[in-house]
Amino acid sequence: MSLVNKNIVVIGMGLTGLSCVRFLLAKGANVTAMDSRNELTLKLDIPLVLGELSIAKLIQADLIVLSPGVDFYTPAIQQAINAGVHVVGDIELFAQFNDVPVIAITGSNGKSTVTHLVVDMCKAAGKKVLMGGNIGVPALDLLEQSADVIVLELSSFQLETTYSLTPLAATVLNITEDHLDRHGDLASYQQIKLSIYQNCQFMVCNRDDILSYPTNCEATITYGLSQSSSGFSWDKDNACILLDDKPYIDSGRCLLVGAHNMLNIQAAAALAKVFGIDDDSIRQGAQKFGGLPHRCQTVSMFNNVRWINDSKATNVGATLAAINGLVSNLKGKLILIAGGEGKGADFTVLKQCFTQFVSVLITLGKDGDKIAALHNNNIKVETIQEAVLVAAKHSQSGDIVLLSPACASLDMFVSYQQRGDCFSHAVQELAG
Ligand code: UMA
Ligand code: ADP
Repeated sequence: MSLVNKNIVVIGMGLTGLSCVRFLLAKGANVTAMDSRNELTLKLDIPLVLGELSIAKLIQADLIVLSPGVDFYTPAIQQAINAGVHVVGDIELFAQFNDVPVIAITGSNGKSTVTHLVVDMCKAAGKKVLMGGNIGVPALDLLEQSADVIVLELSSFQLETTYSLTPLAATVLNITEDHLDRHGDLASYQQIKLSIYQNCQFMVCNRDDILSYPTNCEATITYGLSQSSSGFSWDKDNACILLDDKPYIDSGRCLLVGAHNMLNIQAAAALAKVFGIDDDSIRQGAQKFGGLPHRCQTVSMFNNVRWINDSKATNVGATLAAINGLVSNLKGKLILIAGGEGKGADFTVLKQCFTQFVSVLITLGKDGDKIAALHNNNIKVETIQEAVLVAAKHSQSGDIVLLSPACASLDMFVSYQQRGDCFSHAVQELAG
């Protein structure tokens, strides 16, 4: 694909858009930038349209490159598509110019964890490995570097505008409701996620999650918590991850804990294995990885209460996984802090789990009231600091206080990291 002298509009001047501009200019394209903000602090040496999208310019373009945060169904973009203009995302551009083997990872939850695990397994085997995509490093920036393998975390927003990625190995970790405000319904979201298996050589599939399982093709290797004579599984009683029903990784020696992380390790091991990583390196990577911040991270043991920051739980599936993973070791009560921007999710799937395991439910944020309605013992608060004070008042030795919001943070914070940090600081301040 030659981009020389092509008139290309890039929409969204965030991390992705800026990487696209750099890439396209280097390829000799004529680039116009658009952003719905009215002001940009950064200086660009290309034509820039701010505020409302210019339909006239979109219709005249040879190609439109969309940032993942820009809705594909924005009327002006649909008008350009109807006028015959091709619309792609940065991963599609990456796919057209990349010749390094790709391991691609998507799913509603666990993507970043599995991406890091695969990277560590490849590194343990001495491979030169690059990591990017939704994890925060735009994929196009990786094309400038040499590598044996590229591990990509891909969101539904990125997959929606990707057509010709040919991963060596790919997985959809799981599917639970997320981003329905963008994708409309679960079926559309599911179809976008499953598109990662198109043109993929080795399909690594979760046999226990029917929504994430491909319907029209055979899995190369499966993983799951269910017993299976082939593929990866987990023998919980003997703390062992099995391959083809034989001991493979001593999960008792892994730093990650919880059933959902045993699935994450299996998925990563399967992806690394089909890429050709040796078993010892896979074990090493699995056992040394201590987890990422803001994912079920204990931030304090103040008052002999375990305070856990799971701010990255931005959908119901992640919160369910956190609670189910924690209750097996719970000696006292579970106090949950939840709420935020629900992204159109149906929260009622949380009700049974809340009734069974949560003693006090503290809610906040835009959709806090919807979550509060699921539990009789609910307390509504305005801020994270207030939530921490209320949690401290209701907790005693042996309890767990869990921040696992089941919602995005953007109604109150700039990011899930800021929400998690705010929680940790409030707990530390209380602890003196
Ligand atoms: N913008 C518009 N019009 C719009 C929406 C946004 O012009 O309708 C502009 C904004 O004014 C801003 C820019 O677009 O200038 C932001 O672009 P973006 O929202 O696509 O964000 P990027 O900075 O490019 O970051 C994106 C991903 N963000 C989203 O998908 C929302 C990052 O994932 C990713 O790390 C990065 O590309 C590199 O690949 C973040 C994320 O929240 C972590 N992802 C979602 C998630 O994990 O749930 C999918
Ligand atoms: P993602 O990149 O998909 O958002 P992360 O690894 O960052 O995934 O984890 C996000 C949230 O999901 C955290 O709250 C984490 O505890 C939870 N989580 C991680 N792995 C899984 C899994 N396999 N199933 C369900 N929840 C998970």
